[in-house]
Amino acid sequence: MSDQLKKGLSRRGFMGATATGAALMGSAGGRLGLMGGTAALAAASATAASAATGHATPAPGELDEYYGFWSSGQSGEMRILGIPSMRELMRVPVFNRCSATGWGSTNESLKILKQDMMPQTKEYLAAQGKEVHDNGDLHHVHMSFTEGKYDGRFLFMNDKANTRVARVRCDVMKADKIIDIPNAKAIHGLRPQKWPRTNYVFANGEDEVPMVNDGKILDDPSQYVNFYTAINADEMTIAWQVMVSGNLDNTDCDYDGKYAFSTSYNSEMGMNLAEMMEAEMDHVVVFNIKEIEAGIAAGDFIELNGVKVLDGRKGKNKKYTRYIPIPNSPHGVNMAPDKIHLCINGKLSPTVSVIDVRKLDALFESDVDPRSAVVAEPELGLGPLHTCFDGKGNALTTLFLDSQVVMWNIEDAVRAYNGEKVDPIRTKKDVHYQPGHNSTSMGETLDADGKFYISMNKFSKDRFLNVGPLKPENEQLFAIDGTELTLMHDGPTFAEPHDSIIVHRSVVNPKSVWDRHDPMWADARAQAEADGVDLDDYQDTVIRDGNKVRVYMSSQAPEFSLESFTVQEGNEVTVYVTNLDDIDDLTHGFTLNNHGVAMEVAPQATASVTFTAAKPGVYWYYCQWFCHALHMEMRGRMFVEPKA
Ligand code: CUK
Ligand code: CUA
Repeated sequence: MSDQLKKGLSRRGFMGATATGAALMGSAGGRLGLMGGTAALAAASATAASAATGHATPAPGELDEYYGFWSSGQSGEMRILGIPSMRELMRVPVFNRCSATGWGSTNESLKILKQDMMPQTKEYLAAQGKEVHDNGDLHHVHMSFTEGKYDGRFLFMNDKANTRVARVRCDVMKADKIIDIPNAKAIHGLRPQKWPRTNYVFANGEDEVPMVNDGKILDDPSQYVNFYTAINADEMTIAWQVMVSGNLDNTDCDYDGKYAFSTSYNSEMGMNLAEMMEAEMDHVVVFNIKEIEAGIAAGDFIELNGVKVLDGRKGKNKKYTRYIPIPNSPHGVNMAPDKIHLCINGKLSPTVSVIDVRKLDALFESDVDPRSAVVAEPELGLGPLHTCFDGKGNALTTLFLDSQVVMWNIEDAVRAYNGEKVDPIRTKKDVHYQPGHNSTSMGETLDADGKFYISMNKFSKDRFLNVGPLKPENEQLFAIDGTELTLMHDGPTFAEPHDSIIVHRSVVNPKSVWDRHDPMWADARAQAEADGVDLDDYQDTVIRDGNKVRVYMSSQAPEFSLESFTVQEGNEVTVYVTNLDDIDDLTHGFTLNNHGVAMEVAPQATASVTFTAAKPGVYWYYCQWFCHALHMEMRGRMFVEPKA
């Protein structure tokens, strides 16, 4: 099958394969069209069906058992869902800008967006007349671990578009760190270390460039390299990087704290489609964490843009990396909660390659064939992209081209690889359509409980009312009962979640009200103190400091402490709003007409924004979060006096 797929994978051949896929999709669509009535009936009885499996959808007002943390792809935010209801609970802006919360315009968020920016990034942005990026492409969200289990401290996520990694605090569900990754380009795969705890976050650079990318080398791919990055998760600084051969796609790590892994779909270092798919075998790179740390300690690195970089290219230093050949263009890599099996999804090969991580020591100790670590390679169907686990020995793999999920048994796959006559496949189920990522409840941890399965489908096609040429994605939630998958939810989602994790609610305990002394607005507190203003109390103070004006006000439903303030044309104005209300859900906002100023001020929070009062006149500000019966009345005026 892999030969067949590979054959004639010229550009035309590949387009042909895609067209076949589309035709298959078409017929599946038609079949479903005919089955519309049946599907509706099935949906109507879904509650009964799921009740039979013990997984009823929560009734209105009932709380979900799990949090879902969702990436949002090119929307740049992180989303929080309730599982199994699939209710969207919150959108947390990270790499995007947000009109509701002021992310990207408040001083507090700008500080986070700017403070760990590389000098080069500042230059790129300045050349575009900007100070911060407006966009991001967030593919992977993962929680911090302690001893192989989620610990509820942080969520980490990547920005492929602008080569960044962010951290979200789980106590308030806001980003507190966003860092640039030097040297690497297009951070894609991302995973926190599982054992003994998340000391590192591993991040993959997808696009290869010259090692020193200053324009002296351009179209000479033989001099391109790629970088694997380990981030110090507590400090959000770069611990080290490893230079690798081939590009990097997805990453994961073991439950022993010894090895991390990256797939490469372009081991060829091809610069176009035909070249990238040329080789029969690509590879997964195995990183030996202890040896890399020892290499750093021994000074075996070069320093590049302030980062310690080791050479782990193929054939360079076998202490640090090993390259295990994997059939054509592997994509997802997923470590099973049995602590033993690593599953690498073939994408252009219909196989998942299973590596026994206990066999990896031997690879680094002697010159054994790297393929000796492969203990199974079941043929599962067309286009395997990602695998997740039920914690009971089964794996669930998305089949992009087949529009299916396949559930298979890992031990049986190992036995079949050893020549026994056993079929590892337990069941296949149609999904709608073209699934990319998938996830199971607690499935990437030692607490994998095998209750729920999410299929994140890239195409919705004919499934919903037509909303124009751009269609939503479709997400489907299944209850798992043994090898039965029962559909519980089927619904659209906007651009374009790639990945998700399902976390039991006992692990996540966010606050309802901010701590008044939260570090998020430490700068505002320091400035207020210097200005003799007490942010813990009622404020209505205007400080004039040359051309700068600082306006301190508090909010208490349904009033701002200042019903007006006066500045002069051309003043640089900073407005600080402290919300003195300390009741759950009593969020105020501050929006100033025609100045592009809008922000959220949650209970007990302080938020600030700086703008220029460029034109004389009367400008109303108002509270933008509905807070009270007199919310509309919660407003005031800024007077801008003409220059004398
Ligand atoms: S990647 Cu999107 S389907 Cu960015 Cu995790 Cu595989
Ligand atoms: Cu305060 Cu609306």
